[in-house]
Amino acid sequence: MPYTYDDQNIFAKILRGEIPNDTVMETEHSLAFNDIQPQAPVHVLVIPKGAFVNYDHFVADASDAEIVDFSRTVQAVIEQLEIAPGADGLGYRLIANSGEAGIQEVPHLHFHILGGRVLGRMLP
Ligand code: DGP
Repeated sequence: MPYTYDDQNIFAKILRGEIPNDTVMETEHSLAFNDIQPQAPVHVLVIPKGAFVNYDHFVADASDAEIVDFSRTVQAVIEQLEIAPGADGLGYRLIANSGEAGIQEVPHLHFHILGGRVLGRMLP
């Protein structure tokens, strides 16, 4: 299905350098930065640099290199911030709000990485 990307969205402006951000990690195809309204001690957003509205759009149209880079960047942020479940970290939550039902506010694909405390239960 065709996807319409609004290049005036706030993350597109961040990627163009028009709005500052608190960068956690940058790779060839991805950018990770702290959320402006953190909901947990760790609240990082990871976005692909390409113009993708949501995960469906990304997997449908991104190159394998972009998909691999994005996946590995998410993992690298989790490792860098020491929130992976195990000996050192408590664990984390990954969220990608998508579309109207998902209450997606910014129409550029982003994964929320939340951690640093025990998070509330989301599903019954
Ligand atoms: P979502 O509802 O999944 O689309 O979440 C959008 C997130 O983006 C929300 O947690 C707040 C964050 N956000 C919005 N504007 C900015 C901004 O200008 N800078 C940063 N760092 N985060 C932003």
